[in-house]
Amino acid sequence: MMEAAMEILFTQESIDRRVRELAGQISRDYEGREPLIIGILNGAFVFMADLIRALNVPCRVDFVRLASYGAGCVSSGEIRIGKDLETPIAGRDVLIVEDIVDTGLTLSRLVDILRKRQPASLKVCVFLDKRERRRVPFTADYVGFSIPDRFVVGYGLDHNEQYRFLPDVCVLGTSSEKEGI
Ligand code: PRP
Ligand code: 7HP
Repeated sequence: MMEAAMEILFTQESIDRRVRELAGQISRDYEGREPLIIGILNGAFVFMADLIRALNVPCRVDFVRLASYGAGCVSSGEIRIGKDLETPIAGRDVLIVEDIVDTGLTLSRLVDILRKRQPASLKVCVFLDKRERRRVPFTADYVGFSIPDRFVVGYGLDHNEQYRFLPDVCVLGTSSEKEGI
């Protein structure tokens, strides 16, 4: 029987420190403005909740949920909007907040879709960046931490909808992997 083994990658203290740094940088960049912060459900909700409460500028919030085209377990890599925004974004300063950028497919597609709605500005803030895994070029404007190609959970990130509630970010492995079996 293989059990999940967890190794802490970022503690809640280091996450808190980094989120406050990011919020400081974003507050300076958006001084005198009121950005619309768009969270991508589900994973971004924990990071976004902490980030907006550390900002020194007013903001509004909205959420999108994305879905992949393709039947069964094989994704075509084509991404569409499942739940759309409730706020018109034309002429607004928009900041997309996401938990992780991996292949880059999700964010590059969402940015393409939202640009067509003609926001005044459009930037992206990701909590984690797994650069080695890119399949399409994508660079976020704000990055919490760059991480190696390991599967991580906690702080909103899941594996089969589990572990989102963990306050630390942990690398998920199996006990057999850890023991070298
Ligand atoms: C995860 C994550 C990003 C996406 C990143 O979402 O939250 O949205 O994968 O991957 P990419 O860069 O390879 O596109 P997931 O579909 O697991 O949904 P979730 O947010 O509900 O966990
Ligand atoms: C998506 C995702 N979700 C949770 N943990 C990771 O390491 C992930 N990469 N891409």
